[in-house]
Amino acid sequence: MNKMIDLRSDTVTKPSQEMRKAMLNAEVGDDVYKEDPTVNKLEEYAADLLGKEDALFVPSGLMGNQICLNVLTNPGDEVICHKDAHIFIYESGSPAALSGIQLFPVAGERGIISPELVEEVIRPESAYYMPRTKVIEVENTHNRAGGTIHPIENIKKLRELGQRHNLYNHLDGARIWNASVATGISVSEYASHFDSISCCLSKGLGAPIGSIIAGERDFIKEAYRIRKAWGGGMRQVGIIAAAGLFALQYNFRRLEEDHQKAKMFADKLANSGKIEIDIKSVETNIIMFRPKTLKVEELLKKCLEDGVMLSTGSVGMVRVVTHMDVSFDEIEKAAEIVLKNLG
Ligand code: TLP
Repeated sequence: MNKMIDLRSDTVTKPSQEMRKAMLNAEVGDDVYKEDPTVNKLEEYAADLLGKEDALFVPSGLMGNQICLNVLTNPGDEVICHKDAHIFIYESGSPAALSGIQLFPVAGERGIISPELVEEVIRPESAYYMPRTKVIEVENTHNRAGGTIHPIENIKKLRELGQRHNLYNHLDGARIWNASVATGISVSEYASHFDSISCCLSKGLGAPIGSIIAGERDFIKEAYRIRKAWGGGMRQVGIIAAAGLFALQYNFRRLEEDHQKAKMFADKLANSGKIEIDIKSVETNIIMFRPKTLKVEELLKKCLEDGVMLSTGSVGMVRVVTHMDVSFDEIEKAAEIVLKNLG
């Protein structure tokens, strides 16, 4: 049987032989005692790359986001985010469940929240009967909007707004690497406009597990405490951190190739007349489109039968994600199969 072409997510990437070798040879120790040299090295490397005082290795992107929100808020507080934010749609209600906070989702094209709209929903200081606004959250790139890039000028305005109202700014930078490679803006420049950042090693960078959170030293000290309290204290985890370090060192710049693959796929489909797509939104490695000829579920089923795995985006949308484990040829083949099944 032919190999499946898995375009459901960039999380499906498997560690390469070289990455596995780095894992095999990793020096390890008990990280709960801060004695794992590989974890320490990864955290130092990531803090440096992100231009922050300190960083912490956590098991997942979800835990990264939620630890950051927990440290920045108190129960009853509110976090402003986009209505399609990962923290709102895909994190199992954990802002409420883990931190007792609520989210205020606002609308915005391509995952971008306008400072004017955000300012309108910041709760007045004097309104003791309302929740306290505490954080403005940005997701860059924006998953559900189709891997779109949050413009740096808008980020700066949201930072200025946050500072004017005494709010924190948090970045869900699960795919900040993709934004950086696509724009040429360094990850440290992006991170400089936020108090906290969470970014994933296990997506396009190809590590099997793990995320990094970064911020000021005191922030990370508190985050370290919360990670332990939530059962995320890990022991000889250098074996995994080695994969993360390898991912940052060797798989960051190659993301450009994934972006080329996404453009190639989108271009092939765009002119068919069988889908609706905002071709300009294909800025990184995610493609979202609306099939015109059949239902999303039917298309996914037919493609699966033909060896192509796709996923869903927002209602009525198909999501396609390119990554290092699919070749240009496979992308071409997948696009042909999707076109055939669109009828
Ligand atoms: N996203 C996953 C699914 O949850 C949708 C995917 O396949 O894209 N922030 C953003 C922007 C993400 O896209 C994700 C994962 C996370 C956080 C959470 O990361 P993990 O899966 O490591 O908890």
